[in-house]
Amino acid sequence: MYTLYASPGACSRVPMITLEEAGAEFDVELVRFMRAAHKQPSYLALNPKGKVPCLITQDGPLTENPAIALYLADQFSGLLPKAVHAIDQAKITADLVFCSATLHPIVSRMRVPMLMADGPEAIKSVKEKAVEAMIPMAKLIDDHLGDGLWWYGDEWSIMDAYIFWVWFRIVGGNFPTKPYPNWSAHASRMNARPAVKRALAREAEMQSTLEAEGLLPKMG
Ligand SMILES: N[C@@H](CCC(=O)N[C@@H](CS)C(=O)NCC(=O)O)C(=O)O
Repeated sequence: MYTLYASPGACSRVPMITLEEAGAEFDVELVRFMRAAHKQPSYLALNPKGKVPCLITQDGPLTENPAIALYLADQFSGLLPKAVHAIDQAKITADLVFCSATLHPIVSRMRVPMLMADGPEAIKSVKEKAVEAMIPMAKLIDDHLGDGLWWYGDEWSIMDAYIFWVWFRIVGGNFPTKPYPNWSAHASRMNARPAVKRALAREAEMQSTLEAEGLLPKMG
């Protein structure tokens, strides 16, 4: 039994989809960003970085998307390719870190530039630079997917959940997505998966709670 601390639309969507795909038993704890719940001592005791996701496991709390992904892939089969050689495992880790350390910071600058700069001109410039930085990354992802099904070919993996979340954030940020038909088709395939539908339904419930409480989500 796991507990995932999450917020709708945030990168906690990656483990949310992963847990659904794994068929894991889990609860979700809604983290109310607008009440700064993630900066309160009770949450910081679980994740001192004050961010989602945080996954409570039988081995204790775990943070950072790549680490959560690797841990869950160890606990359940079918979430990441099985690596025989160290170099193959290192490449899988590199893929996950590409999402968290390269793509995610660009997404944050695109979607919440006001957290990175002061004043309308500086904020506009941060967003423009982020869009510029995303263009070669989007091409890389689109080329990598090609006309294949998933990031690793025929087998679905957590990498698909990760790039799906990035796609959702850039589409919502008005990033021009037309030049990336493979990534767009990938997102449609993701939306059709029952586990993804269940994860998105959980998020919709959280979103309704926030709306009822008059709290709009804020994400990085
Ligand atoms: N490096 C972390 C990043 C986590 C992160 O930035 N989460 C965002 C949501 S997408 C968050 O909690 N933002 C709230 C804040 O920074 O105040 C990971 O990959 O898990």
